[in-house]
Amino acid sequence: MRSSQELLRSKRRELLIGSFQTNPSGSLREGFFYYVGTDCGKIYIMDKKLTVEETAQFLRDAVDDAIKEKKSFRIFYHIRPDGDAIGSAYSLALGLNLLGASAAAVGSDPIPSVFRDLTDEAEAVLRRKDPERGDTEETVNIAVDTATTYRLGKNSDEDIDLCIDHHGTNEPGGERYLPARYRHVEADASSCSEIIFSILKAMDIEITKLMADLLYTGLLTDVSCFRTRSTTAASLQTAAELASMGADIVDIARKHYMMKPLPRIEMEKLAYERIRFSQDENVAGTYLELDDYIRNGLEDSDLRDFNTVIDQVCKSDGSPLPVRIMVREIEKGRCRISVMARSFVNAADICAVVGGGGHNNSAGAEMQGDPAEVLEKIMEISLQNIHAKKSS
Ligand SMILES: [Mn+2]
Repeated sequence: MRSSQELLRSKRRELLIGSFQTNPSGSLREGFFYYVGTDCGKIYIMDKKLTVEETAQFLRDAVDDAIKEKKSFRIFYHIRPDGDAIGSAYSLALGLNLLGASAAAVGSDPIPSVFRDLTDEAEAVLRRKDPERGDTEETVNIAVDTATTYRLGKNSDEDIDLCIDHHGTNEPGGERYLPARYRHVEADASSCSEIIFSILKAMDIEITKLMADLLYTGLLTDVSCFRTRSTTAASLQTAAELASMGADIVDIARKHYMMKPLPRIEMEKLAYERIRFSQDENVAGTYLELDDYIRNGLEDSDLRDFNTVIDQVCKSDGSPLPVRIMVREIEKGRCRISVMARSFVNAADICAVVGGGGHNNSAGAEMQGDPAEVLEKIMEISLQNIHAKKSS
């Protein structure tokens, strides 16, 4: 426990933790944490949950306040940004900008080239309307698509006023959690972009073609082209509305799920050549060697959705394969394993044998060794797991 003087000197987030430790009154309720801000000694309610309507009202009020007080919005997205992080952050920044507010999408890592045409266009719009955007001292901080403080990277010290997310674990007390003054987390939304879309609509903001393209990119990439189990009727409805607002549904799908540069094709060729099946056809796997990356001038981050190479494989009679495995050698002699499983097999159980973990359908682990040998070991563990399940 720390003294109040120490607490007052420390940053807000530490004060928040301090108030966890020192609140003896029993008034600490799940989802409502109290702390004293260093800036003005105010007591903030932490982690107040908002509905879509309340979030829209919060943002409308924040825009009015920001214009009056010369504050700007910063919308933080997570490290190693994906389509959903980028689509959510930039479409929200553009929406707030349409209401006259200064807004910037802020990340910690470079934007992958496949998204840069959209983000360059968005940056140009944001800068044209507001050349000094983001440079004000006072800011309203929003985090999107990010379930932990760690995932904010170099921005993880920022106080977050509003957190908009779709990760079910991102709740006070959850295993992965991002503290914020207000939060809007919809665990059943397929993507954060889907949530941002409903908030922008509730704010009566006109969605431009660029915003529709960004949101559609976020939605489509988070549901892997409507192929994941998180795809819902609501995602398809959102997609239909975005299409009617001008989103380039064909070009975006082709760009993310058809077009591949030659070095990637070369990597896929190698992975296809190395696919091996267990004799009973219950397990299949393949691997990439470190040399493959070096020869083709690619890094692991260039291989988005690469697991599809093995995930698409089924049995010869067309029925689903219980376990699919991808092994990638990320450093000499160190391999990252992805296990995808279905029906009665649990991928997390298989990965737990070698110190990894994850979900029922998909899990991961790291192992030392030659990738071909690592694959063999994991296939063996998977077969043992299947036989144990079958005989129990
Ligand atoms: Mn997401």
